[in-house]
Amino acid sequence: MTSLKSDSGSTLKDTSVYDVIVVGAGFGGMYMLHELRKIGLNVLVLEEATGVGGTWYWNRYPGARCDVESMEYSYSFSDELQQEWNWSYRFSTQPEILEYANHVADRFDLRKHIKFKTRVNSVSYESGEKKWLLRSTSGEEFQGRYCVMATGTLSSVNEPKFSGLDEYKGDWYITGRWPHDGVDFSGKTVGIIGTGSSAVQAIPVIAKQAKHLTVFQRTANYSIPAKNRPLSSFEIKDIKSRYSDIRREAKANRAGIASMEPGLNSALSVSEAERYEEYQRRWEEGGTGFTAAYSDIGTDDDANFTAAEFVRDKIRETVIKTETAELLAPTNTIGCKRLCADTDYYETYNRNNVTLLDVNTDPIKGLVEEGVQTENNVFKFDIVIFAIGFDAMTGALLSMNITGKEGIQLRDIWSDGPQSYLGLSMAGFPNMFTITGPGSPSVLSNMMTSIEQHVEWIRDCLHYMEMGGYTEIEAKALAEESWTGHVEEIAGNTLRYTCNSWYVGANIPGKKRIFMPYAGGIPSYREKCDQIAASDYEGFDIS
Ligand code: FAD
Ligand code: N01
Repeated sequence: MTSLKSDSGSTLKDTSVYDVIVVGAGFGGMYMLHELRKIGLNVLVLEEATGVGGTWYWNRYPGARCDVESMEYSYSFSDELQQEWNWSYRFSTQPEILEYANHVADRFDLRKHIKFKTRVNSVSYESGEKKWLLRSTSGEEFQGRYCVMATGTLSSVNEPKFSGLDEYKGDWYITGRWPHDGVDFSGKTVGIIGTGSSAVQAIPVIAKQAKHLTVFQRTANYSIPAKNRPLSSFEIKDIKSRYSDIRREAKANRAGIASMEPGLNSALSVSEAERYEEYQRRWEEGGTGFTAAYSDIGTDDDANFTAAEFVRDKIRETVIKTETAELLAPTNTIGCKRLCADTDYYETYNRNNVTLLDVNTDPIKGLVEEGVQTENNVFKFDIVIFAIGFDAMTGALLSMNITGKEGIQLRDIWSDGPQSYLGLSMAGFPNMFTITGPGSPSVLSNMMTSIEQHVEWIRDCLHYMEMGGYTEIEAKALAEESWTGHVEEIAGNTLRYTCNSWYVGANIPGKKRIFMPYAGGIPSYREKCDQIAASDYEGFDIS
C-alpha cells in the first residue's frame, strides 16, 4: 500500500490510482479482494472497523450466531479452505464466525491490502479522468478506476432516536455495535427494546444472567427453534465428502441453501393431519426452513395461515401465562418479516425475572435519568439495550455521499427508493458496483451464496473490461428502470409486502416504502446475470 502523503497540509492523499477500491472488509469485500488480485488488479480495501468480518465484527451481543447452517454459511470458493476449517456447531457462534473471517484473511494474505480504521464518507466520480475519488472521515483521499461497494446490507445501525438518551444515567448499548469486552449483566436490571432476530437471540442469554429483564415489544415475531447442537466429527466428515454436491445444490436453491428442502405442494392440497405432521417434522428439525414446507406459504393467505397458526399454537403451548403468550403470538403473516431461529426464546418468558411489555398499549415516551419512560410508567434500568435493527440495504450506501456523473447524488436518485440494475450497478455511476445491493436476492438468501455470485460476476466483468481495453461501464437507465420494475412486480406477488418490515424500509421513519431485495430466487437471478455477461453486458454502456 502506498503511504499517504500530506497534501497542502490538511489532506492526506494516497497518490496511487488503484485499479479498484473496495469499501468494506466483511465476507463480501474480502472475497472481492481475493478474486481481483487473482486477475492481477491492484486493489485497496477501505474498512471502518479495526478488523475484518463486517457483521461478525460488529454484532457481538450475547447469543449472536448465524441461522444458516455453518457448513453452508461459509465460503465455497476454496476446497482447501472448506476442508481444513471445522465448525463447532450446526449454527456457530459470532466469535467462531469472526475467527473464521480472520483465518480467511490470514490464509489468503489479505490484510496487507486492507486499510482499517478508515470510514469513507465521500465518494465522487471524476468523469474526465474516469476515476473515483474517495475521502475518509479523517480527510484522507484515495483514487481508483473502479469502486466496489461491499458495505453490507445490515451494517448501518438504526441509531436510537429516543428523547432523553443523554439524561439516562445507566449504560446503554446497540446490538449492532456491541462492546468488544462484553457486558456483565449479573445483578443488573435490564431493558431491551425490540424483538427482531437480534433480540430473539440475546434475550434468553441475558435473562439467565440479569437480575431482571424487561422486553419492550412493538411487533411480535415468529421464531422457530434452531435446535442448535454441536456438530459431530462424523457429520463434518460426511458433509466434507459431499461438499461439491452440496454447494452445487445451494446454487440451484431459491434461497441458496442446499439443506432448505423446499416443499413442492400447496399447503391447501393436503389433509390437515398431513400438514400438521409436516409442520411438526420441520419444527423438530429446527431452523428457518420451516416456511419452505409448502410452495404457497409465501404467496397465499390461507396457506400462510396454516403455518402461522401452527407456530401460534406452539407459543401458546410453551408460554405459561396466557396474557404473555397472546402478546407473543404474531398476528401478521409468517415469513413477511424475517423469520427468526431461537434457542429457548419463548421458554424464557416463563422465567420469573422476565417481563414482556407491549409498547402499543403503553408507548415509550423516551429515556429519563432512571430508565425508560412510557406513557403510564417509569421503568428503572441499570442497562438499556437497543435491538432496533438497521437502515437496511440502502443505509450504508447513502451514508457515503456518493456523487456520480455530472454531479448527480445517489441520495437524490434514490429519494423514491433504490434503483439498480441487478443490484449490481446504478445508471449515472459508472465503474461502480455494489455487492448484494438492492434489487438482488441478497438478504432473502444465504448471503454467502449471493456474495460469491456477485463477486465472481464483478470479477469477470472487470476482466472483460481489461481484456477489451475498455475504460468505462455504466448501467443504462432503461435497463435499470426495467429491472427495478421487475423486482417490484415479483415482490408484489408475495405476501412479504403485507407488513411493516425492514425489507420495505418501514422500520426507518420517512424511508420510502419499496420492496428492496429481489424475491425471484437465486437460480433465475443467476441465470439472468450470466445471460447478461454472455451477451457482452447487455443493458450496460461500455466505452
Ligand atoms: P458486512 O458484513 O456488513 O460488511 C460490510 C463492511 O463494510 C463492514 O465491515 C463495515 O464496517 C464496512 N463499511 C460500511 N460502510 C463503510 C464506510 N462508509 N467506510 C468504510 N467501511 C464501511 N446472513 C446469512 O446469510 N446467514 C446468517 O445466518 C446471517 N446472520 C446474521 C446475523 C446478524 C446478527 C446480522 C446483523 C446479519 C446476518 N446475516 C446473515 C447477514 C450478514 O450481514 C451477511 O451474511 C454477511 O455477513 C454480509 O457480508 P458483507 O461483507 O456483505 O457485509
Ligand atoms: O432488527 P429488526 P434485528 N420502538 O429490524 C423494534 C439479520 N439478523 O437487528 O417490528 C420500539 O429485525 C422492531 O419493531 P417492529 C436478519 O436478517 C440475523 O433484530 O418494527 N421498537 C423490531 O422488533 C434480521 O432480520 C440474525 O415493530 C422498535 C426490532 O426493534 C436483521 O439482521 C440475528 C423501535 C428490530 O428488529 C435485523 O435484525 C440478528 C422503536 N422505536 C440479525 N424501532 C440471525 O439469527 C425498532 N423497534 C441469523
